[in-house]
Amino acid sequence: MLASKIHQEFANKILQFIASNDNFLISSHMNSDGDAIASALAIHMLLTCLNKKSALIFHDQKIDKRFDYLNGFKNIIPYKKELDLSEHLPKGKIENAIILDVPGYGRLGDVAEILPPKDHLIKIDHHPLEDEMGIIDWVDVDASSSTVMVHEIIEAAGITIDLPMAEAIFSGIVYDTGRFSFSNTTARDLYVCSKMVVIGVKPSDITNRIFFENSFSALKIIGKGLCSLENYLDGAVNVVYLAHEDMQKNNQSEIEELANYSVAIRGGMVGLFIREIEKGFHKVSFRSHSNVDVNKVAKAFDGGGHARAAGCRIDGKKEDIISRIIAEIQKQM
Ligand SMILES: [Mn+2]
Repeated sequence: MLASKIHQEFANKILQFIASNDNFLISSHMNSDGDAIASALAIHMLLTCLNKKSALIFHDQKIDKRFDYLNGFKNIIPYKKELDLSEHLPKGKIENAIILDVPGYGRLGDVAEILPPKDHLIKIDHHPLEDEMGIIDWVDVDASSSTVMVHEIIEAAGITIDLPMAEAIFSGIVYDTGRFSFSNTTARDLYVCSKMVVIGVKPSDITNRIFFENSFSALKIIGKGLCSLENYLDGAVNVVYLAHEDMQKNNQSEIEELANYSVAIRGGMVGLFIREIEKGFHKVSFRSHSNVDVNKVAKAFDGGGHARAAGCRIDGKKEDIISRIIAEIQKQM
């Protein structure tokens, strides 16, 4: 139900590819988020069910611990040079790859170094396409998440979804839809997640773990971020800013909710959450509650994402950065 014919065609092609190959690398984007982690783990579980070997290798040296309840989380290997994969793959050799939630090579980080040839790679993603990367590139920009796409493949495989798999599917979808509050949320997400609840997923347990278990210090910093709010263009653009001093003590993932608050203001069209991750070097998250396509704005600074949520990294002073970004936003107003 609710899966279109085109989804089924892609899902079947991907299953054929899996059936006729083995020894997979599974990876996702740098600074992996809930969808990246959950979709990769769900594919890992599917491959295991299909008696295929796979190794989960991510660029990040630290994987977001909020998702450590997911089955297979501890199998994720941080990339390093001269990886020994003999524990995961026979002869330790990557022959094929499934890459998830990645629009182009630039987002893969160091994992780009270990990709098999194009005809041994498939990509599953919901961002606007940057690079065609494989023999199959299944890109569905209408999908809320890569995880909901992986669910289609699991369905097409006809396997029974167990609780660990259901938890991964629910987690990836609930994360990328902002617990069903973002504009990308569809009937398909709610339908799939309701099935996962029937299987045994406890929605409150998962949403609490992902969204409502912050450290004391992180919550204080969220307060500080909210106090920093400034508005521009008569309130159309709102900015949350945290300086370097406030960042050091905090796990970045614990304060990312500030991005959503930056646009949770009546009359606000675009929100920016800017944090100084190194002296003079900033990470920017964009949120849009309007027709402003923040993927385009982020692209102007070599970032990217989706029309309503995107990010980039920029060098410079706070005031400079804000005025450069606002000039870019104004091009669309
Ligand atoms: Mn995603």
